[in-house]
Amino acid sequence: KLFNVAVVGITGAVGEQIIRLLAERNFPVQELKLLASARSAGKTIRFKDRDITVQEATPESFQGVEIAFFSAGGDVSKALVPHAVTAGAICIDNTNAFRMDPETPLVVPEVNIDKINGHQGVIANPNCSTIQMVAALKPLYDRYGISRIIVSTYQAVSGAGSRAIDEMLRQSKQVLDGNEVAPDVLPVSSLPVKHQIAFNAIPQIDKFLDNGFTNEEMKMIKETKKIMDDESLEVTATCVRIPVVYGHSESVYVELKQDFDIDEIKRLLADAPGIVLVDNPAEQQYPLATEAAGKTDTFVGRVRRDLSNPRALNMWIVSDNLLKGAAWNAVQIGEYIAIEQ
Ligand code: 11C
Repeated sequence: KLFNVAVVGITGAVGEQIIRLLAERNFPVQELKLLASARSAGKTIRFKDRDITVQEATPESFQGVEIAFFSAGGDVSKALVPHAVTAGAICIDNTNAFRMDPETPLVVPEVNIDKINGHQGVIANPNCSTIQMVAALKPLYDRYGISRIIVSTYQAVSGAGSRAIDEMLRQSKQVLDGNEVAPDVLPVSSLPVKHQIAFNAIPQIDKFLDNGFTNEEMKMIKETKKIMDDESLEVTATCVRIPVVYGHSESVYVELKQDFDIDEIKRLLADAPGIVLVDNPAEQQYPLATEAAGKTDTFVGRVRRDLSNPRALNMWIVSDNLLKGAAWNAVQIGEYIAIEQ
């Protein structure tokens, strides 16, 4: 069966990757509607052998659409997803708009693809830093149980969009040339205070909440519990932006509920779907953002038993934030929907 598919937000970094993956994966597309803000309407975009004219996304855009990918920000999703659902489309939403809605499944296929059966028209794609962590932890959770996760992230600027990439590259050159930098995007474009990202590490991704955590940190905490379907899981996170273009890296401390064998842990990771174990300290082999960029897998290494707690281990998890962290996870969900119809 072929499907009428819409992609909303095609000028963004994630939207571009969704279109590329739909073509590359030979997604069963009958008609593809490319939707964006009025500013981009009229442009043409190549999809396989067709040139498709971009249309403005409006509440009326979804007549006849069966599968819709949303990646144009939370406000656009809140405004348009309900119209798409009413028109009969199954929406795969990449934004934060519906993730914590109890009716909406929050899906990472390697972890909880069974949840798509209960959808009410919307399936949410988790935050990028959450997706790669739960994909890597799932095999350990199933085998040993997990009681606590402490994660620190090293996140690429592409997570904050194309303007943040441009800013990081521009600032790097300005610093090397000995010129002043005038930060104007990071850490959060809508807030007045900005910080230099070139040659720096900024311990703020998204806005702060009253509890002292940022929104990004709270997403990691809440989404992990929802995806693992385990409210008793203790999770804490510190999210940091670093001057890398593609690929989020994470240092993760995990307490298991049972004694474990470290070689079995490595075997479980090596055999897990979507996970590649790169862990050979003798040869200085471990996951690197530069090597994960452009790939759909999640890379895991530096796997070692903790010295302070024999039931805990430490690991390093890296994945392309625009692919497994966003576009690929969404297209994977789309493929499962297509198979089920
Ligand atoms: C970042 N994780 O790296 C964010 C981007 O909720 O989908 C993704 C935001 C989201 O800045």
